[in-house]
Amino acid sequence: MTSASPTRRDRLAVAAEVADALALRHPVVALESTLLSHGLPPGRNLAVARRLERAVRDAGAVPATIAVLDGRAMIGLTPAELDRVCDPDAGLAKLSLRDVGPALGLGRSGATTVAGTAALADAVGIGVFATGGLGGVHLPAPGEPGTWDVSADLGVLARTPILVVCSGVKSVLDIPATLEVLETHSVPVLGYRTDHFPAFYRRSSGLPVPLRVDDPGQAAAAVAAHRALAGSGVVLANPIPPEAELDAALHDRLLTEGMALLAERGVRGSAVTPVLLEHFHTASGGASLNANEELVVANARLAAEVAVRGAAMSE
Ligand code: PSU
Ligand code: MN
Repeated sequence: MTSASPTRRDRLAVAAEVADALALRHPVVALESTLLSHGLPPGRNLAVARRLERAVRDAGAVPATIAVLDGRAMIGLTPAELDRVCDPDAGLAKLSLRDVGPALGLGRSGATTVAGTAALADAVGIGVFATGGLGGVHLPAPGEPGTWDVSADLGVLARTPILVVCSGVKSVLDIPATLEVLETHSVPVLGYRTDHFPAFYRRSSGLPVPLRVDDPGQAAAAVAAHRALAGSGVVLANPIPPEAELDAALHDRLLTEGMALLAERGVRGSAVTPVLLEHFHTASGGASLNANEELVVANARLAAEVAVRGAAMSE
Protein backbone atom coordinates (compact mmCIF):
# COMPACT_ATOMS: atom_id res chain seq x y z
CA MET A 1 0.00 0.00 0.00
CA THR A 2 1.50 3.29 -1.00
CA SER A 3 -0.91 5.77 0.52
CA ALA A 4 -0.21 6.94 4.04
CA SER A 5 -3.70 6.43 5.41
CA PRO A 6 -3.50 6.36 9.18
CA THR A 7 -4.23 3.03 10.80
CA ARG A 8 -6.16 2.48 14.00
CA ARG A 9 -2.82 1.88 15.72
CA ASP A 10 -1.54 5.31 14.69
CA ARG A 11 -4.62 6.96 16.09
CA LEU A 12 -4.50 5.24 19.48
CA ALA A 13 -1.33 6.18 21.37
CA VAL A 14 -1.09 4.16 24.58
CA ALA A 15 1.60 5.41 26.96
CA ALA A 16 4.27 2.76 27.60
CA GLU A 17 3.49 2.49 31.31
CA VAL A 18 -0.22 1.97 30.58
CA ALA A 19 0.48 -0.55 27.81
CA ASP A 20 2.79 -2.53 30.11
CA ALA A 21 0.23 -2.54 32.92
CA LEU A 22 -2.52 -3.73 30.55
CA ALA A 23 -0.30 -6.48 29.12
CA LEU A 24 0.48 -7.70 32.65
CA ARG A 25 -3.16 -7.31 33.74
CA HIS A 26 -2.16 -4.84 36.41
CA PRO A 27 -4.85 -2.41 37.55
CA VAL A 28 -5.32 0.71 35.39
CA VAL A 29 -7.72 3.62 35.97
CA ALA A 30 -8.82 5.94 33.16
CA LEU A 31 -9.29 9.64 33.98
CA GLU A 32 -11.18 12.12 31.80
CA SER A 33 -9.89 15.46 30.59
CA THR A 34 -13.05 17.58 30.10
CA LEU A 35 -13.39 18.07 33.82
CA LEU A 36 -9.87 19.57 33.71
CA SER A 37 -10.12 21.75 30.60
CA HIS A 38 -13.78 22.79 30.81
CA GLY A 39 -14.72 22.19 34.43
CA LEU A 40 -11.91 23.77 36.47
CA PRO A 41 -10.08 27.10 36.15
CA PRO A 42 -6.55 27.30 34.70
CA GLY A 43 -3.80 26.60 37.21
CA ARG A 44 -6.10 24.79 39.57
CA ASN A 45 -6.92 22.21 36.90
CA LEU A 46 -3.27 21.15 36.59
CA ALA A 47 -2.91 20.77 40.35
CA VAL A 48 -6.05 18.61 40.40
CA ALA A 49 -4.87 16.56 37.40
CA ARG A 50 -1.64 15.73 39.19
CA ARG A 51 -3.43 14.95 42.43
CA LEU A 52 -5.76 12.56 40.61
CA GLU A 53 -2.88 10.64 39.07
CA ARG A 54 -1.12 10.55 42.46
CA ALA A 55 -4.26 9.23 44.19
CA VAL A 56 -4.52 6.40 41.64
CA ARG A 57 -0.84 5.49 42.08
CA ASP A 58 -0.99 5.63 45.87
CA ALA A 59 -3.82 3.10 45.76
CA GLY A 60 -1.72 0.74 43.62
CA ALA A 61 -2.98 1.33 40.08
CA VAL A 62 -1.65 3.06 36.95
CA PRO A 63 -3.46 6.27 35.88
CA ALA A 64 -4.37 6.83 32.22
CA THR A 65 -5.59 10.37 31.63
CA ILE A 66 -7.22 10.45 28.19
CA ALA A 67 -7.39 13.26 25.63
CA VAL A 68 -7.13 13.74 21.86
CA LEU A 69 -4.01 15.61 20.74
CA ASP A 70 -3.26 16.41 17.09
CA GLY A 71 -5.46 13.64 15.81
CA ARG A 72 -4.22 10.95 18.18
CA ALA A 73 -6.15 9.49 21.10
CA MET A 74 -3.65 9.66 23.94
CA ILE A 75 -4.21 6.97 26.59
CA GLY A 76 -1.98 8.21 29.40
CA LEU A 77 -0.32 11.62 29.14
CA THR A 78 3.22 12.84 29.70
CA PRO A 79 3.62 15.81 32.07
CA ALA A 80 3.98 18.12 29.03
CA GLU A 81 0.79 16.72 27.50
CA LEU A 82 -1.07 17.16 30.79
CA ASP A 83 0.11 20.80 30.84
CA ARG A 84 -1.29 21.27 27.37
CA VAL A 85 -4.69 19.82 28.28
CA CYS A 86 -4.87 22.22 31.26
CA ASP A 87 -3.68 25.28 29.30
CA PRO A 88 -6.59 27.54 28.31
CA ASP A 89 -4.48 28.97 25.46
CA ALA A 90 -4.33 25.50 23.91
CA GLY A 91 -8.02 26.00 23.04
CA LEU A 92 -9.02 22.37 23.43
CA ALA A 93 -12.53 21.49 22.29
CA LYS A 94 -14.95 19.46 24.43
CA LEU A 95 -15.20 16.07 22.76
CA SER A 96 -18.14 13.82 23.38
CA LEU A 97 -18.00 10.49 21.56
CA ARG A 98 -19.71 11.96 18.47
CA ASP A 99 -16.79 14.39 18.21
CA VAL A 100 -13.90 12.00 18.84
CA GLY A 101 -13.88 10.23 15.46
CA PRO A 102 -13.95 13.45 13.42
CA ALA A 103 -11.26 14.98 15.66
CA LEU A 104 -9.03 11.95 15.06
CA GLY A 105 -9.71 11.92 11.33
CA LEU A 106 -9.07 15.64 10.95
CA GLY A 107 -5.99 15.88 13.16
CA ARG A 108 -7.65 18.03 15.83
CA SER A 109 -7.26 18.22 19.61
CA GLY A 110 -9.73 18.13 22.46
CA ALA A 111 -10.57 17.01 25.95
CA THR A 112 -12.82 13.98 26.23
CA THR A 113 -16.06 13.79 28.23
CA VAL A 114 -17.21 10.70 30.10
CA ALA A 115 -18.69 9.39 26.83
CA GLY A 116 -15.50 10.01 24.82
CA THR A 117 -13.18 8.78 27.56
CA ALA A 118 -15.18 5.62 28.29
CA ALA A 119 -15.18 4.60 24.63
CA LEU A 120 -11.42 5.18 24.24
CA ALA A 121 -10.62 3.42 27.53
CA ASP A 122 -12.69 0.42 26.48
CA ALA A 123 -11.00 0.37 23.06
CA VAL A 124 -7.67 -0.38 24.74
CA GLY A 125 -9.04 -2.71 27.41
CA ILE A 126 -9.30 -0.39 30.43
CA GLY A 127 -12.31 -1.35 32.52
CA VAL A 128 -12.32 1.23 35.32
CA PHE A 129 -12.77 4.96 35.01
CA ALA A 130 -13.02 7.81 37.54
CA THR A 131 -14.68 11.18 37.08
CA GLY A 132 -16.56 13.84 39.05
CA GLY A 133 -20.10 13.87 37.77
CA LEU A 134 -21.80 11.85 35.08
CA GLY A 135 -23.77 13.68 32.39
CA GLY A 136 -27.50 12.97 32.42
CA VAL A 137 -30.95 14.09 31.38
CA HIS A 138 -31.19 17.89 31.45
CA LEU A 139 -34.20 19.81 32.75
CA PRO A 140 -36.28 21.54 30.07
CA ALA A 141 -35.61 25.24 29.49
CA PRO A 142 -38.24 27.49 31.10
CA GLY A 143 -41.48 27.44 29.13
CA GLU A 144 -40.54 24.32 27.19
CA PRO A 145 -42.40 21.05 27.68
CA GLY A 146 -39.37 18.77 27.56
CA THR A 147 -35.80 18.43 26.35
CA TRP A 148 -33.80 16.33 23.95
CA ASP A 149 -30.64 17.20 25.86
CA VAL A 150 -29.73 13.81 27.22
CA SER A 151 -25.98 13.40 27.70
CA ALA A 152 -24.26 10.90 25.41
CA ASP A 153 -22.63 9.64 28.61
CA LEU A 154 -25.78 7.59 29.20
CA GLY A 155 -25.92 6.10 25.70
CA VAL A 156 -22.24 5.16 25.83
CA LEU A 157 -22.63 3.52 29.25
CA ALA A 158 -25.54 1.56 27.80
CA ARG A 159 -23.17 -0.27 25.46
CA THR A 160 -19.70 -0.03 26.99
CA PRO A 161 -18.55 -2.53 29.64
CA ILE A 162 -16.77 -0.04 31.88
CA LEU A 163 -17.09 0.92 35.54
CA VAL A 164 -17.56 4.65 36.07
CA VAL A 165 -16.85 5.88 39.58
CA CYS A 166 -18.52 9.27 40.09
CA SER A 167 -20.34 11.37 42.68
CA GLY A 168 -23.68 10.96 40.93
CA VAL A 169 -24.91 13.79 38.75
CA LYS A 170 -25.24 17.50 39.41
CA SER A 171 -28.53 18.81 40.74
CA VAL A 172 -28.88 20.94 37.60
CA LEU A 173 -29.98 17.73 35.89
CA ASP A 174 -33.24 15.82 36.09
CA ILE A 175 -31.93 13.19 38.50
CA PRO A 176 -35.00 10.89 38.59
CA ALA A 177 -35.08 10.86 34.77
CA THR A 178 -31.34 10.14 34.63
CA LEU A 179 -31.77 7.13 36.92
CA GLU A 180 -34.69 5.90 34.79
CA VAL A 181 -32.59 6.07 31.62
CA LEU A 182 -29.78 4.14 33.32
CA GLU A 183 -32.30 1.48 34.33
CA THR A 184 -33.71 1.31 30.80
CA HIS A 185 -30.22 0.59 29.53
CA SER A 186 -29.47 -2.03 32.17
CA VAL A 187 -26.69 -0.02 33.81
CA PRO A 188 -26.43 -1.04 37.48
CA VAL A 189 -26.09 1.89 39.89
CA LEU A 190 -24.25 0.95 43.07
CA GLY A 191 -24.21 3.32 46.04
CA TYR A 192 -20.83 3.27 47.77
CA ARG A 193 -21.50 3.13 51.51
CA THR A 194 -24.79 4.93 50.90
CA ASP A 195 -28.44 4.14 50.26
CA HIS A 196 -28.93 7.41 48.38
CA PHE A 197 -27.88 8.52 44.94
CA PRO A 198 -25.45 11.43 45.41
CA ALA A 199 -25.88 14.86 43.79
CA PHE A 200 -22.27 15.91 43.20
CA TYR A 201 -21.82 18.83 45.65
CA ARG A 202 -24.32 17.21 48.03
CA ARG A 203 -24.10 13.72 49.49
CA SER A 204 -27.71 12.86 48.73
CA SER A 205 -30.20 13.66 46.00
CA GLY A 206 -32.91 12.19 48.21
CA LEU A 207 -33.41 9.35 45.73
CA PRO A 208 -32.60 5.77 46.67
CA VAL A 209 -29.92 3.73 44.88
CA PRO A 210 -31.04 0.31 43.70
CA LEU A 211 -28.09 -1.39 45.41
CA ARG A 212 -25.49 -0.57 48.03
CA VAL A 213 -21.92 -1.88 48.37
CA ASP A 214 -19.69 -1.26 51.38
CA ASP A 215 -16.18 -2.05 50.20
CA PRO A 216 -14.10 -2.12 47.00
CA GLY A 217 -14.17 -5.93 46.90
CA GLN A 218 -17.98 -5.97 46.79
CA ALA A 219 -17.94 -3.41 44.01
CA ALA A 220 -15.39 -5.45 42.02
CA ALA A 221 -17.45 -8.63 42.50
CA ALA A 222 -20.64 -6.93 41.32
CA VAL A 223 -18.88 -5.49 38.26
CA ALA A 224 -17.25 -8.80 37.29
CA ALA A 225 -20.53 -10.70 37.52
CA HIS A 226 -22.38 -8.01 35.54
CA ARG A 227 -19.76 -8.10 32.81
CA ALA A 228 -20.20 -11.82 32.39
CA LEU A 229 -23.79 -11.34 31.24
CA ALA A 230 -24.27 -7.82 29.90
CA GLY A 231 -22.41 -5.43 27.62
CA SER A 232 -23.41 -2.32 29.56
CA GLY A 233 -21.38 -0.34 32.05
CA VAL A 234 -21.76 0.06 35.80
CA VAL A 235 -22.00 3.26 37.86
CA LEU A 236 -20.40 3.29 41.30
CA ALA A 237 -21.84 6.35 43.01
CA ASN A 238 -19.50 7.69 45.69
CA PRO A 239 -20.84 10.63 47.72
CA ILE A 240 -18.59 13.64 48.25
CA PRO A 241 -16.56 13.27 51.49
CA PRO A 242 -18.71 14.70 54.35
CA GLU A 243 -16.16 17.38 55.27
CA ALA A 244 -16.12 18.68 51.67
CA GLU A 245 -19.89 18.78 51.13
CA LEU A 246 -21.22 22.18 50.05
CA ASP A 247 -23.53 23.88 52.52
CA ALA A 248 -27.17 23.16 51.54
CA ALA A 249 -28.36 26.78 51.53
CA LEU A 250 -25.32 27.93 49.50
CA HIS A 251 -25.83 25.07 47.06
CA ASP A 252 -29.51 25.90 46.55
CA ARG A 253 -28.76 29.59 46.00
CA LEU A 254 -26.02 28.85 43.44
CA LEU A 255 -28.28 26.43 41.63
CA THR A 256 -31.18 28.89 41.38
CA GLU A 257 -28.85 31.65 40.18
CA GLY A 258 -27.09 29.31 37.75
CA MET A 259 -30.34 28.14 36.19
CA ALA A 260 -31.49 31.76 35.78
CA LEU A 261 -28.17 32.61 34.14
CA LEU A 262 -28.55 29.77 31.63
CA ALA A 263 -32.06 30.95 30.71
CA GLU A 264 -31.01 34.60 30.49
CA ARG A 265 -28.06 33.87 28.22
CA GLY A 266 -29.90 31.18 26.25
CA VAL A 267 -27.11 28.67 26.95
CA ARG A 268 -27.76 25.29 25.35
CA GLY A 269 -26.21 21.91 24.74
CA SER A 270 -22.58 21.20 25.56
CA ALA A 271 -22.02 24.73 26.95
CA VAL A 272 -24.50 24.18 29.81
CA THR A 273 -22.20 22.29 32.19
CA PRO A 274 -19.11 24.55 31.74
CA VAL A 275 -21.16 27.76 32.18
CA LEU A 276 -22.87 26.41 35.26
CA LEU A 277 -19.65 25.18 36.85
CA GLU A 278 -17.99 28.52 36.22
CA HIS A 279 -20.90 30.30 37.93
CA PHE A 280 -20.66 27.98 40.95
CA HIS A 281 -16.91 28.52 41.23
CA THR A 282 -16.97 32.33 41.04
CA ALA A 283 -20.18 32.90 43.03
CA SER A 284 -19.16 30.57 45.87
CA GLY A 285 -15.78 32.27 46.33
CA GLY A 286 -14.02 28.97 45.62
CA ALA A 287 -16.04 26.78 48.02
CA SER A 288 -17.45 24.74 45.13
CA LEU A 289 -13.94 24.34 43.69
CA ASN A 290 -12.71 22.71 46.86
CA ALA A 291 -15.77 20.47 46.88
CA ASN A 292 -15.22 19.57 43.24
CA GLU A 293 -11.54 18.75 43.82
CA GLU A 294 -12.13 16.61 46.89
CA LEU A 295 -14.88 14.55 45.31
CA VAL A 296 -12.91 13.77 42.15
CA VAL A 297 -9.83 12.80 44.15
CA ALA A 298 -11.95 10.51 46.34
CA ASN A 299 -13.40 8.92 43.19
CA ALA A 300 -9.94 8.37 41.68
CA ARG A 301 -8.81 6.65 44.89
CA LEU A 302 -11.92 4.46 45.07
CA ALA A 303 -11.65 3.56 41.37
CA ALA A 304 -8.06 2.43 41.93
CA GLU A 305 -9.08 0.35 44.96
CA VAL A 306 -11.78 -1.38 42.90
CA ALA A 307 -9.37 -1.88 39.97
CA VAL A 308 -6.85 -3.50 42.35
CA ARG A 309 -9.53 -5.88 43.68
CA GLY A 310 -10.76 -6.60 40.16
CA ALA A 311 -7.25 -7.44 38.94
CA ALA A 312 -6.73 -9.77 41.91
CA MET A 313 -10.01 -11.57 41.15
CA SER A 314 -9.05 -12.24 37.53
CA GLU A 315 -5.65 -13.73 38.40
N1 PSU B 1 -19.95 17.09 35.46
C1 PSU B 1 -19.11 17.89 36.15
N2 PSU B 1 -18.02 18.42 35.54
C2 PSU B 1 -17.78 18.20 34.23
C3 PSU B 1 -18.67 17.33 33.51
C4 PSU B 1 -19.74 16.81 34.16
O1 PSU B 1 -19.33 18.12 37.31
O2 PSU B 1 -16.80 18.73 33.71
C5 PSU B 1 -18.38 17.03 32.07
C6 PSU B 1 -18.03 15.54 31.93
O3 PSU B 1 -16.97 15.44 31.02
C7 PSU B 1 -19.30 14.94 31.33
C8 PSU B 1 -19.79 16.08 30.48
O4 PSU B 1 -19.06 13.79 30.59
O5 PSU B 1 -19.56 17.23 31.29
C9 PSU B 1 -21.25 15.95 30.10
O6 PSU B 1 -21.52 16.93 29.15
P1 PSU B 1 -22.86 16.88 28.29
O7 PSU B 1 -23.97 17.06 29.31
O8 PSU B 1 -22.74 18.03 27.34
O9 PSU B 1 -22.91 15.54 27.66
MN1 MN C 1 -25.82 17.71 26.57
